[in-house]
Amino acid sequence: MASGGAGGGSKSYSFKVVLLGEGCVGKTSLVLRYCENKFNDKHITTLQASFLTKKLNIGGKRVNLAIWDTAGQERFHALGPIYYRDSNGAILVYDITDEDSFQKVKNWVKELRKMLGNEICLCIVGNKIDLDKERHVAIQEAEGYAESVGAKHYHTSAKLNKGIEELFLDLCKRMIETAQADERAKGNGSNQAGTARRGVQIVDDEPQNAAAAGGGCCSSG
Ligand SMILES: Nc1nc2c(ncn2[C@@H]2O[C@H](COP(=O)(O)OP(=O)(O)OP(=O)(O)O)[C@@H](O)[C@H]2O)c(=O)[nH]1
Ligand SMILES: [Mg+2]
Repeated sequence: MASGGAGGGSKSYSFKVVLLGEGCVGKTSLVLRYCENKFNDKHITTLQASFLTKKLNIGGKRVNLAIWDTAGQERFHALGPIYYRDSNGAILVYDITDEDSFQKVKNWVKELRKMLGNEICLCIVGNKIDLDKERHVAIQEAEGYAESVGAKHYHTSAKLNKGIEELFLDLCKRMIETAQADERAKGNGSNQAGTARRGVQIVDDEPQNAAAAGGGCCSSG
């Protein structure tokens, strides 16, 4: 396709997404399932963080996702800002069988809102719904909490590959909406470098290397 104008249809968006949450809740499993359709029954603790990419096409708009899967162990907590800084979206994961892990999500919400305000799309994810018999976090409580902090709530099973595509697709749509709103807010939109509050990278046509791009984010869900 020829390069579309700034108001044209052929754009590609680069978004950075970070996964946060207690150890063992299934962050790595969600990312591996989403990017490589793999699942491992064993828990291999993530050290510091790991990085995967995914390309999507949403209604003709190309999206390059840079996904940062962080370490849940408490000793890595202080590294959080390195990964959530400049993120367009954050996926805060808890294990539905583990109440403490839900508490930890609340702590992340507080930290992210304090550090980034509303400029990040928040997703709260109850993972391991295949273990519903052992559920220790009430659905209503979790959904109510998410709503109260302007986040969206999702249920997933990395094991059974449930809810994951929907989660990422929905998040991408929200991030696109936010980027577009930023563009409009910036006025004519003829300057692709200056589109977003915090520099969402919107590139006409040819995608560049999928380097992480910083950017502003959500005001709505
Ligand atoms: N039953 C079930 N087990 C899951 C699911 N997702 C992950 N697990 C298991 O939970 C354990 C932890 O998964 P990980 O993805 O390594 O967890 P993590 O959040 O990345 O952990 P850290 O890297 O230590 O922060 C592994 O044994 C997975 O197989 C799920 O949806 N259902
Ligand atoms: Mg991990």
